[in-house]
Amino acid sequence: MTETTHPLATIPREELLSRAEADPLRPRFHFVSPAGWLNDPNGVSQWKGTYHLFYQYNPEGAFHHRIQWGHATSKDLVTWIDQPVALEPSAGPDAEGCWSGVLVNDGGTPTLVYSGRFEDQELPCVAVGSPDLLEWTKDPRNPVIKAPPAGVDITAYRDHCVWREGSTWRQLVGSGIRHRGGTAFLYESNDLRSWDYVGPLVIGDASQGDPSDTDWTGTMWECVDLFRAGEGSLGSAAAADSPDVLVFSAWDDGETRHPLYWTGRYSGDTFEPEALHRLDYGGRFFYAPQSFQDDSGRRIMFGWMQEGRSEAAAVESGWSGVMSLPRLTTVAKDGTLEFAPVPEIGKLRRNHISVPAQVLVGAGTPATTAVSGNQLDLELDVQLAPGAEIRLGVLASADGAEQTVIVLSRDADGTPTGSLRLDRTRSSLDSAVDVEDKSGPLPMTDGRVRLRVLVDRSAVEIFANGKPLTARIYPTLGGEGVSLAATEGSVRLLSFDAWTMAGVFEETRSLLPERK
Ligand code: DQQ
Repeated sequence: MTETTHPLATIPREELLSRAEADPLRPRFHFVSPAGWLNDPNGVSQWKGTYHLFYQYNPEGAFHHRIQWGHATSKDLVTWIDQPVALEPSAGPDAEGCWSGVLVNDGGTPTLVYSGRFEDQELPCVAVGSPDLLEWTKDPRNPVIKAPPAGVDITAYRDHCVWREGSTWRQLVGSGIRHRGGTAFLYESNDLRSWDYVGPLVIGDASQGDPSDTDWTGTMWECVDLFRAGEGSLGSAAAADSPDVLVFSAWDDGETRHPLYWTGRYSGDTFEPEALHRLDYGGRFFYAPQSFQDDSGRRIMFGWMQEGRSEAAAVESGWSGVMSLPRLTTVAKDGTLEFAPVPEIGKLRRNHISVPAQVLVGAGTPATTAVSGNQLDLELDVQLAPGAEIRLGVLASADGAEQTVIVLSRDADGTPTGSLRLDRTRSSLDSAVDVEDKSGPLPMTDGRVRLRVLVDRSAVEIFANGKPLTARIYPTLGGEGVSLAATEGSVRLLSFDAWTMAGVFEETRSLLPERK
């Protein structure tokens, strides 16, 4: 048995894979690590046609410790090939972990910029890759930035967004200024090794709003991601419908709160925010998102779907953390972002069922769906009358004791908004799991809602008129029922298509994969 010292490393390594594989709650068409722990997406990119997904990984067990960079590649964003671990802690500035970062193309050389952790603090480090991106060499000059900006009292300092503007590299490092709010420090460099500090790009105000609010900006910004949404690139002239977007994950004193984004304009050395938005109504269940532009110009985002069960339960199961499906990120007419799973995911659809169009009336007879399963893709088009509410139940047990419910409602006054809510109060008989209500405003014109729901055992991703709500659920009874009913007013069901989804990992995986 491998010698381990961490107190949570209670499951022998050779048992982790079989435990993870045997867990009925483990997703089958989302990317998950071979076993052990997974958190943030890192270095998401397309390189010479191949998609690369790196991720925060601990193969020692399902807990966050001595983090490495796991790596998987894909030709289609749907099926993934495990590749060897890309970065592993070693004596020096990343001895305690290789934390989050990005991949950039340095004149043809794949280069990672990541946070090396040592003596409980993180500093920027660089590693260069072989042409196939499978072998990585750390730069002897690491850490390439020796300390956070002098004279600023910071709450934390880590994670990177790096881009090229003309002949210069620019970098953001996520941070927070004590007693003020989250921030992203801006740096400049000609060679990715020697960096000049420019200043804070923008500073949040943690005294604004209630810290319990779902859009509180926190005391530190993790995983900052700045990009031009729509046409153009950062720093170039911009059309009004192509906002610059600063995504960050609001953090506070060790607590991963939720992803948010500012729309606004990046110009010179600052970002002028216009409006703050919630990125995903599931909050912490879509955390630390990172995006990239693929070869066809699409902006694609991944996020970490963290666990909603206890650490002890995860450790026992042998695995923790799910990567979201890749999300196509576009600009809606109102200037906010909208999201949809990339169309490639449709390749996994099997056994199409179409539920007949019909009118559902509050407290009337529920629709008979004949749809069931725990790996599902559901696509609905509904029209809600003012004041109407419709409930889509999934993963329902035959006895009705467990069920997860997606609720769409339209305001009674007929305004162009309603709400999207995920009711998890009856998702699980296990009283220890997170069942907090998740909800957010749902823009709609004339009550029309296009709803997409992807259920993958314990992972649920919901998109309603482009607004995402991501969460984890832990049913104990193995229920697979799907139901649809109007609970208030009248709802016209225009279409309802359902598919079961094929799994993406058929072969036995290895904790420490070999090169393929
Ligand atoms: N996870 C990484 C950090 C980052 C955090 C450590 C966000 O770099 O700030 O695993 O989930």
